[in-house]
Amino acid sequence: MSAYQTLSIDREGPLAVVTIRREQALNALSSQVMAELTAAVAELDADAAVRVAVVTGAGKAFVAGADIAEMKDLGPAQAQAFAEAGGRLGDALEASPKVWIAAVNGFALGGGCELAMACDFIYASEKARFGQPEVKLGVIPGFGGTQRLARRVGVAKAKELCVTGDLITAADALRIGLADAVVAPEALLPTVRELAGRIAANGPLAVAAAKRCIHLGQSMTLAESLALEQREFGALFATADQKEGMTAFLGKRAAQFTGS
Ligand code: CO8
Repeated sequence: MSAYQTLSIDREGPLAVVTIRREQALNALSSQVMAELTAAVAELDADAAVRVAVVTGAGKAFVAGADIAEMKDLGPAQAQAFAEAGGRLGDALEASPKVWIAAVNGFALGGGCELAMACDFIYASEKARFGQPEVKLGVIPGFGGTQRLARRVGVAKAKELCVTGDLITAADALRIGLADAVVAPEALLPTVRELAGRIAANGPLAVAAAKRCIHLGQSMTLAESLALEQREFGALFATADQKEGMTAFLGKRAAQFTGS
């Protein structure tokens, strides 16, 4: 039996699909959902068979935000603690050696948009709607929205979304660089599976190192981040996968990576 009450995890070879299942509240992020998602990241991080993980939502929403009913009566310290729990989940996704894809099937609002932005890729259905409507509730994004959005789409667009609270279509999200791809609803999971397959064919340690360099490099000077890349490049030459990858290329055969 699943250890999770608010989500399910389905394994399909190297792909794990994490589905948030609180359909009656449009998959709103309660503290239980946040805790279970954080536990799911740790579980999948520890599973060598999993190379790529997808987060999606059951029903018509991806995630319609943090749970407004749960937040309504919080005091400042409790609200900060709630936001910090979101911070831990975002950190876990970015630090994960796996590649995380948000498959945004519907509303990705507030904490839902923020959850998607903490993933490595955002693939959206044509039905998806994105937004940071927190100001309409008298608050601001607290799960990275003001920061990851500005890094993704630029300061001016992030300000526009965060101060108007406007919802935008998937097509507009693609145009401003918030979504990485937009496909028909029925094509969303097949497209994500195809992407996952291409990633899973590569060396796992190399994929993790590339993600780590790009992520950590964002908060370094260029000189520091280039030095990090050089160290990580060198370190991969201690792995069996590097020998296998290069031997396979020269032998004109497909590489069989083992993640070692
Ligand atoms: N929290 C709690 N319940 C919700 C939420 C939510 N975010 N969103 C929807 N629901 C509930 C509704 O209350 C409703 O419940 P009920 O059936 O019991 O009345 C049910 O889900 C269905 O919703 P609607 O009837 O409203 O469905 P519609 O199709 O008419 O509308 C919308 C869909 C437009 C998505 C609408 O539900 C909506 O505007 N939802 C709220 C969106 C929002 O403001 N999100 C931001 C929340 S604040 C936030 O995310 C802050 C994040 C920072 C902290 C994070 C730390 C983890």
